[in-house]
Amino acid sequence: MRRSSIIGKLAVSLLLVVSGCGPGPSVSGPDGDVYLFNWGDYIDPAVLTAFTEEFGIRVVQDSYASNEDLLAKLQAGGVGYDVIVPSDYMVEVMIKEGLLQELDKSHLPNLRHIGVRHLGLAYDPDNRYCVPYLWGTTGLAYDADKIPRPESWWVLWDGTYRGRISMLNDQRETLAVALRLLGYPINSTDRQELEAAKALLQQQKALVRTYNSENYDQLLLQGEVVLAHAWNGDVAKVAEEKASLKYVIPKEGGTIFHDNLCIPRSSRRQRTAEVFINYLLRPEVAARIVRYTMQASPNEGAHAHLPRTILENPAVYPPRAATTRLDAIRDVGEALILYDRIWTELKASR
Ligand code: SPD
Repeated sequence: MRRSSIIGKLAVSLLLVVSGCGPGPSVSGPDGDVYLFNWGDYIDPAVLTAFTEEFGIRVVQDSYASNEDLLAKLQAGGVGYDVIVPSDYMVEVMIKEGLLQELDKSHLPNLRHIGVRHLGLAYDPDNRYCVPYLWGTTGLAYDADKIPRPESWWVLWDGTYRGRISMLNDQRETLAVALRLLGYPINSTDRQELEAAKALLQQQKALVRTYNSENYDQLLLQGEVVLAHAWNGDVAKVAEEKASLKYVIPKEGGTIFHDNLCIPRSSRRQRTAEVFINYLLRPEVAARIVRYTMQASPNEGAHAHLPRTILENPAVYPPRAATTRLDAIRDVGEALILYDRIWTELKASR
């Protein structure tokens, strides 16, 4: 075994001892792997390797494409995951459903690096269950070599771009676009408003090449689509390869999201998961994750490790002025069934 692994294991053991949490029924000790269930391509693999080298703990990663897929997996008894990365509103849902473990903050000293404006948010007011991982916005990606800068979400209904548009394969994000354009709240629970949003998206459907959250960035890069409903980091990342790819938050506004590190109640390795989460909260590690994902970090300590080209890139860190036009997606409670039905009907319609 490498010397750094041995030192890492000793460090974890010491942490467990000094924190008064030796092996118990829900603690497997430092030897188990950590199972990370994450959005696709949402962490620098080099970070995982470095963690393993330092602590001697392997990180096994699996991915999902939407919050709803993650929820379904956990509800179906998907046990074995130790760290998951739900977005804001899904944290609310999971807390209510009893799917998350409370964090022991005495094991997360690096939480001090998170900026206060990213703590105590409405979905988890005391950060009892989760710590913010990355944050960002949902807006429009476009290829400036092919089309003029779009000002409004209505461009996604412009027949000129038939077959060259992609929409996120994400029920809350996509319904939010239509609700917003109709002047309704993006967290509406009103059946008529949601039916109207579905009808608007059905009108658009003939123009949409694909509902895609996983590799629409590659479609932009290859020129297969010229307009995409997009997450900012995905666009900032491919723009490094193709400078004509741009990101804009339309005049009607966009969504702001926080993705979070949480431990499912079903995890048997809570202490090891906390060691991993605390590692991800190290400023230099958080900065490495930003450089890889091009998604903004709530970790203010990370900023000292990031170049100005990233900190001042509006596609990565939205300017304060733009944040006034952003709304967060919230748990809609019982109306979730309505959203599920409407989304299924939209996807099935011709
Ligand atoms: N590849 C980018 C993944 C970003 C995930 N954030 C999703 C936010 C959903 N509201």
